[in-house]
Parts: sequence; C-alpha cells; structure tokens
Amino acid sequence: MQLTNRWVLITGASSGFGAAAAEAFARAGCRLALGARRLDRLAQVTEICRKTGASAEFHELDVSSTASVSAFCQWLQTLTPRVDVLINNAGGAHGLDTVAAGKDEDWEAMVQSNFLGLARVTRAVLPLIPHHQGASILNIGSIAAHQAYEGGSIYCGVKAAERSITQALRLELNGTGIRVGSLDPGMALTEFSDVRFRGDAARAAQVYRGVEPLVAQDIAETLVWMASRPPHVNIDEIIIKPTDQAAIHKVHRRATV
Ligand code: NDP
Ligand code: 8X3
Repeated sequence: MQLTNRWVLITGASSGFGAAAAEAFARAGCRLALGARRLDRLAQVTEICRKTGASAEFHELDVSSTASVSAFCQWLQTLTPRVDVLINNAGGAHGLDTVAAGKDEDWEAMVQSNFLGLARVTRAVLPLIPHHQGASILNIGSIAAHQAYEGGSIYCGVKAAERSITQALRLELNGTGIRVGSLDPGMALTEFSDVRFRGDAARAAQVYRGVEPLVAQDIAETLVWMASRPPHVNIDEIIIKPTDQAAIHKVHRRATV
C-alpha cells in the first residue's frame, strides 16, 4: 500500500523508536504530526524529517494528562482532519525494583504513560481515523508483555495491558477497516535504559554489555512495513528481538575488555 501523503501521528517522537519512525515515515512520503514532552528534541526530529522533503509538525504532548492530549488533538485538527497511521509509542520503564521495594512514583509514571496514555490518545484520535482506507493503529508493546522478569513487575504488567488493549480494540473496530497491531521489541539501544536507571549511564551501558542489540531503525522499518501492507492485511502482533537475545533471561554476551 502506498503511504505517500498519508498522515502519521507518532507519540514519543523525541527520541528512540519514535524519532526513528518519524524519519522512516518521512522517507516514505508521509506527512507527520509528532508529540512528546521535550520540545527541543522534537524540533530536531522535525527538522530531520523536513530534510527528506516531507511535511512535519510537532506539538507538546504529555500522554499522562488528559488535558495535554486534548490540547494536542485540537492542534492536530488545525493541521489535518484525518490520521491514517497512529503510532502509540510513548512510554518506558522507571526503575528495576522488586515489588517489595517499588516506589509509587515509578509505578504511577509507568501506568500513566504506557497504559492509560495509550488509551487516552487512541480515544482522542479515533474520530479522525478514516474507515475502509487502510488506516492503522500500531502500538509499541514489548517482550516484557510475554514474559515477566524480576524487577519488571509493573513494566511487564503495563505492557501486558498494552497487548490486551490492542486485542480489544481489534475486536471493537472489526468492520471499520481500521487495522490494529502490536510491535513487541526485545532489547534495543535507545534512551530506554537511561530513563529506567534515571541517567545512570554506567548501569544503562551494562544492559547492552557484549551484546549487539536492536537499534531504533529496526523498529522504524518494521512499523513502515506493517502500515504499508495491503488494506486487507492486518499484522496482529510481531515480536522482534536481537539475535543475541533468545529470551528475556537468555542473552549471549561476548567477552569485553
Ligand atoms: P526512549 O526513552 O528513547 O523514548 C521514549 C519516548 O517516549 C520519548 O520520546 C519520550 O519523550 C516519550 N515519552 C515518555 N513518557 C511520555 C509521556 N508521558 N508523554 C509523552 N511522551 C512520553 O525509549 P524507546 O524509544 O526505547 O521507547 C519507546 C517505546 O518502546 C516505549 O513504549 C518502551 O517501553 C518501548 N520498548 C522499548 C524497548 C527497548 O529496549 N528500548 C523494548 C521494548 C519496548 P519525552 O521524554 O520527550 O516526553
Ligand atoms: C523493554 C525490553 O526486556 O527491558 O521493553 O523489558 S525489557
């Protein structure tokens, strides 16, 4: 399916998967509406997209706030009456504490962004998504939705919730022609671990020690592929992991000096 001139909305477009997806959809000839909280970073991503010749605009968006989502959608409707591809990507992990040591602020941040944020944005944008024209809602899940791990309880829980919302939406939208899919990555080198470990770069680097992780472009290319299938094809769910990661607990690490 041709993506040229389609409107693509990406949440969490200021870094990592969201930023790479913005560039990939720009290269595919799409028009972009980008949201996140860090406006300086969004401006940089927008500039990169425009250099491909694409039309790209950005606006502040905090998916954990219904007021912010409403303001974003009002702005969005000054750009376009339709959204062809909605990418719910905003989110991340906060901390790696056991349940016994967990902190309310971390739990609330994860629930608000990964889980309720996805639902809020989808609710607000759905009226703009055309029926029977090959539109897609693509949600970023995680292998954490498929396998829990120590210290990941709440993050695994919210990503499992993302999977359930995706499945429920597909049922609710059956007959509208709107496709709904989940892309569930494993270990990928983005700012994810910097955020999880609150800027502790040494601890974040340990996550990827001796491993060749996924990079953001791997996810971006897969999102473009999902959105560009023919309109009668719905990619329900893709799990994508580095070759070095056979499972959450089974990671091949090369010796490092
Ligand atoms: P990054 O930290 O690089 O990107 C996260 C993005 O989410 C940023 O653009 C950030 O923007 C945005 N974001 C976070 N909270 C909010 C919020 N409340 N409102 C709006 N935007 C928000 O990490 P990734 O690119 O890796 O993460 C993207 C998604 O991929 C997340 O959902 C993450 O859980 C998931 N994921 C990541 C994996 C990995 O190993 N990297 C593997 C599997 C899934 P800003 O701070 O400017 O608001
Ligand atoms: C990110 C992958 O394994 O750190 O969603 O939870 S993991």
